[in-house]
Amino acid sequence: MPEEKIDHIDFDLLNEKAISKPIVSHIYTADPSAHYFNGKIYIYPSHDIDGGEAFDDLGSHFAMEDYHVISMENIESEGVDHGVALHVDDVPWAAKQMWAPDAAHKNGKYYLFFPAKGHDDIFRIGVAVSDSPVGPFTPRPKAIKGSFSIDPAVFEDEDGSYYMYFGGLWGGQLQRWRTGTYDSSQPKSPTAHLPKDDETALMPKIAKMTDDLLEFAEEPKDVLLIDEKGNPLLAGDNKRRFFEAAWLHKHNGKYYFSYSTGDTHFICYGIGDSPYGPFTYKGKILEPVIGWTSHHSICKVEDKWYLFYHDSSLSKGVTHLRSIKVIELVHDQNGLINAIEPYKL
Ligand code: FUB
Repeated sequence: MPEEKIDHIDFDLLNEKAISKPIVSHIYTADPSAHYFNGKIYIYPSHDIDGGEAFDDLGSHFAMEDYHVISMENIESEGVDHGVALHVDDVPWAAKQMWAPDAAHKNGKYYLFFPAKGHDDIFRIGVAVSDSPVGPFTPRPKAIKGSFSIDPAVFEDEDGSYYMYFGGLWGGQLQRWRTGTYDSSQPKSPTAHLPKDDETALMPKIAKMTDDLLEFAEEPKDVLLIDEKGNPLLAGDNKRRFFEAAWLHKHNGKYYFSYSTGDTHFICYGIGDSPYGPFTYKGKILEPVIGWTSHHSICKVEDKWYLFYHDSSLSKGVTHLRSIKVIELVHDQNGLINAIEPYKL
């Protein structure tokens, strides 16, 4: 994830033209996973800091140490920061890089799912539990067995099943797990182990969760993303293939899998008939934002859908100092999503 040349951008103008403002501006936040629990909006974001790490394509400059939960009474109201909900120092298996989390609610308990690098420099996914949606969360002593890579998103289906989607390329290490074990060769390369451009792209992963939401109930499987002809998206199709930031929502009985294309900076989606896919590519949800990364969630609040996303406009383009935002998301009469331009330029 390289630093960008952004000298030419007028950030005051851009902030004026942005379609929405940061939900909080006293801290930097990113990767907003939003949920509507008990009539209130809760957002589980990354908490961006400048940890002093050099920029690289492995994302070492994303050196986050803790999570804060942000709540909103309604979609127009101010975001309220509930303080530190979980710190890396309290997670026995984790060493650094508390990246994009998500949360779920079941039987009066709240579950925070989060990726972090272990002491062996390998990303895994952990879970922490609380009686309150805003924490503090108590982490499990070990990461979820069989977990790897980053960006967990946990979807509750209407039959009460919960599924975790996850995975991320480059610094997210998904490409190192192609044989089922971690390939530690060429440790500094973000792109070694990727498929060739004319090969099938690496797909995100899905695993059904156990009833207590603490472990995988099955081996993670590929989530197949296909084009309009039914062919898997190719690795070289980087304007459409999966990179990171998996999310799942269900609308009118259809499953919508959305994700970031990473190095082409789009949020895209596909539609399917099962939580496992396949998902047929349908288009873009969000055009590129200021900053290298794009990461979102889609949440229904009363009768409207909203896109929670982030950009780096508040920090004037510092790619690892981002701010969470929200805008209404519209499904048209055919169930397709109207793409959003984040700035009215
Ligand atoms: O916030 C760190 C990483 O940046 C996330 O895990 C990715 O999805 C990207 O937003």
